[in-house]
Amino acid sequence: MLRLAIQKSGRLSEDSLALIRECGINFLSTSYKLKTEATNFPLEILFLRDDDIPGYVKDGVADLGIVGQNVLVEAGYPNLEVEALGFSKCRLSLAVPRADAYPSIEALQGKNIATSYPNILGRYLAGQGVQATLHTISGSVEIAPSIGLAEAICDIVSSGSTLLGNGLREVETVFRSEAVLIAQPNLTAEQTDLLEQLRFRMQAVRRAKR
Ligand code: PRT
Ligand code: ZN
Repeated sequence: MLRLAIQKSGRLSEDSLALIRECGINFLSTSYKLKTEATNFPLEILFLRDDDIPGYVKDGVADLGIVGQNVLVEAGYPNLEVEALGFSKCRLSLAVPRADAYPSIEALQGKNIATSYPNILGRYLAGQGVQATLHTISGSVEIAPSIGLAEAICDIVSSGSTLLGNGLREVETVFRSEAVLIAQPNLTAEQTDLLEQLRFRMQAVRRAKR
């Protein structure tokens, strides 16, 4: 038996469930439940907040998970990744007010930057030799410059319309992300075999879509 953790409700939920179904795995209705069992594969599905998924899999409470690389890497467990899934693609980007001059990344030296991704951003800035003060906030990061909290932000972008709507301009791509399958490090031999079956089916689903 494998326990797979997926996001309960959010941007990853629908595609995660669709992928499991496309792998030929059937399960009963998922609404209002915390977990459900597949009817034709030894799989139990747990519904969690995405931020909790890396930790649960790291600790073996769940054997597998589907989560964005942004959340996985920020949590500090990049090695749990076993398969890139090709959906929920987005990027983590730095943005500044549209009217501000931005000749290069050195423009951020000594500035305040609001983000929900202090670990990924901190490493990126260190690699660029830029020292800035990071303000970690968990939501509505894009309003930080307009309320005077920070001169720049670093947040998830997909279409770019949220930045535009807040008068901000994307200036650097810090990290590219997509949904990934993750696995706990201590699977039994039987569980490893089931995981390989799942990965094989997931790869076939992706190939069929190309
Ligand atoms: O409740 P829970 O904690 O489970 O969910 P959540 O609110 O933390 O996450 P959710 O559902 O918003 O996102 C889940 C994952 O989807 C993220 O971790 C990313 O891997 C991925 N993803 C893909 C995105 C986006 N695209 C995205 N556009 N996550 C967030 N956004 C937000 C972004 O934060 C910004 O506010 O959408 C806005 C920007 O979108 P554009 O299109 O205007 O650029
Ligand atoms: Zn979350």
